[in-house]
Amino acid sequence: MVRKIITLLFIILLVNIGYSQTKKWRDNKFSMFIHFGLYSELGGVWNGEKIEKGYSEQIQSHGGIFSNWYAGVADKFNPVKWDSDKVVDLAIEAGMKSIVFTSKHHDGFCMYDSKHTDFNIVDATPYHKDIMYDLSQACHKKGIGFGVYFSLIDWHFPQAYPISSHNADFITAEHHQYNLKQVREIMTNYGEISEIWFDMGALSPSQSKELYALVKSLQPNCMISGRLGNDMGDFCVMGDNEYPNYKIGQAWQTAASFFDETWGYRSWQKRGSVEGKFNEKINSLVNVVSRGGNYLLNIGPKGDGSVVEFEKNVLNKMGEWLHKYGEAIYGCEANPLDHNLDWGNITCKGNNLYVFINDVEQKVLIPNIYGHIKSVSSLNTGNTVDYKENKKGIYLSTDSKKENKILKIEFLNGFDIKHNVSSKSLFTSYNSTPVYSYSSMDYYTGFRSIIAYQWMFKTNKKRINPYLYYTDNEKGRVIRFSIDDRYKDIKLEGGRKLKNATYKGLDFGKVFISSPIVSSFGNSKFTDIPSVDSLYNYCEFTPQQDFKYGNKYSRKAGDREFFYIQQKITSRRSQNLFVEVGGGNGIQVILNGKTLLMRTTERGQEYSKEVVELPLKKGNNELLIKIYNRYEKNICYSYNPFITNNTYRLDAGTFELNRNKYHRINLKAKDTATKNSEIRLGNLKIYL
Ligand code: H79
Repeated sequence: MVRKIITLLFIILLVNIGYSQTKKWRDNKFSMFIHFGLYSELGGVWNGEKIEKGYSEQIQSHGGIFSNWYAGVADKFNPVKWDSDKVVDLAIEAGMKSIVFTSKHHDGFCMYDSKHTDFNIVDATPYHKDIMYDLSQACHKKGIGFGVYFSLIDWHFPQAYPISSHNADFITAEHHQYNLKQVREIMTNYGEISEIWFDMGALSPSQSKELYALVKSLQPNCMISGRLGNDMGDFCVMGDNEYPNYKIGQAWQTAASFFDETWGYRSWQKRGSVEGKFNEKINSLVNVVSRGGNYLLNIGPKGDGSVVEFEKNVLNKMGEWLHKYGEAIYGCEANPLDHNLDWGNITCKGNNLYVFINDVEQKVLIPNIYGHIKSVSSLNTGNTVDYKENKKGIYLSTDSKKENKILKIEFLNGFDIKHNVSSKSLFTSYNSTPVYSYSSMDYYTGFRSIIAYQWMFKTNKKRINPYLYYTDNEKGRVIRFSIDDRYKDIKLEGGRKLKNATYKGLDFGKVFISSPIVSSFGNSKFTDIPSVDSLYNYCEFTPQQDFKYGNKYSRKAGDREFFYIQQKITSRRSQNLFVEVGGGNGIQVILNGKTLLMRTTERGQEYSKEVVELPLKKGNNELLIKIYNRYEKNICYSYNPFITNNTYRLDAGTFELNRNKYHRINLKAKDTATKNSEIRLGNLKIYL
């Protein structure tokens, strides 16, 4: 018994450490990325020629440079102008809370004293010093976080996969061991590491797991990037220079370079005005923070170790801005609304809302937020600003004055959100407000996942007794079902089996299959598809003469290749139809332009099935199914609209309600592989 209690306390402690570390990391908001390595010496030029293809830190690959020639660059790499203290001061003045430094990029060159290769700055260059150690000391001394970037692919290690066009290579057993050894020395010799930014490669789940465990065993507080793969990081990372246009309910980050074209120094980069770049990067920071994320902005020092003047100037301006407006960034949470605003962005903290207005000539309405306002003022001047409150929300009067671009709304007692309040008693995924995350198995297999459904309803009742409707597809799943701040964990089993619906007046068109496309799974061009017409530029659709419903087909597929199955379904009335979809490493089901399901699987899972309920409207409906392959040799698929999928009604028991009139339902899954995995509960319904 005592041992049980001790174990329990230990688990609680661990969970709390994880939680507070995540919170601490999230509060950083703004950090510095540094891409510095042998490539900095080349500055995007090889043999006097500009290498315009690809990023300059990958010049070895895009410039087609032989590995012995590239390694020769080390002979002249002597960054004597590097000054760790000055770099740290620059970060601090810019308002950045930590630094992430390239310990090793894809070229395999170590910017630290690695004992496992002599291809490192101490042994292979005239500089002879451990520059990373120097920087780590400066960070620790000045009290900002020190983090490392670590490339999971390595173009110098003989037992690794050779250079590919995509950098999402498998990691051989020998290479994995080498990575483990290097990560161990980095985690051991440089004091506290705030985060490790793994990048690229396509690891097996067990490789990701092993690296994760190693880091945590040596540095329990170190945050791990989602680029570790298999959705196993502590925070999600968008694609390079990618900004989501949705809010994310988990810790996440956009890493950005000054120019999308490169991270490493590029001597011939056209830079434009400091003012223009400053505006762009501040807008990006506000965008990211208002969606709940952190912004990691990169500098690419020159080969001699000096920081590019342009980058320094922009960072200084950002620092000035943050000095003035930091209140609206640091410690703030995302826009509390579940939708974007076309006039700008919001962040919030305690009793305050911070409002960023793009164009002060516009009318500004903050919809669906209600509370007792104490004051509205300009963060720039401190002067008060007029406002009006009514049924729709809060109207702000900026008087078209530039100094009113950033406003603070202070409430007396917090604020309420009333949005999408349902007057119906049946709650479905279609009338829900989804909570999003970013799920990623590897760089190219990331997508906006749904991790919870929420609904708001209004009642004067003190308690209610909801029913859940689940189907064979969800049988055995475990959910966390909450109303207000009370929750129950419920296993979807038992209950009363309902009579199956009979479908009437359905007419199925021919099944079409598209030619393959190679792209990332989450690329919005191929995920937000209003209709099949928008795909005609990218692929051809061929009618399938004798497509067999429910048959498991198999075809050869290349890496990151996908295709669509398409069908028109005409319905004489609006009715719901269950269809079964089988697919490879990624499936997306879209009906009439709305995504009903998106999900990925681990490597090695060639085929798995899922039943999706289609809410058909009266008249013509268009069904599109995307089948995506990660790295299998074959891709399997099936489609069947003629199945039986029984529905069960389950009593969820009694819920006491808060005294408030408005209530929030939250539905999460307790049994998904990771905290970012798609919930896969789109067929579940709640009846109040
Ligand atoms: O370190 C930086 C990059 O070198 C590294 N990640 C950031 C932080 C990275 N390595 N590979 N990738 C990112 C995959 C990137 C693929 C693409 Fe592209 C970027 C495809 C299109 C843009 C690189 C540039 C390949 C073609 C152009």
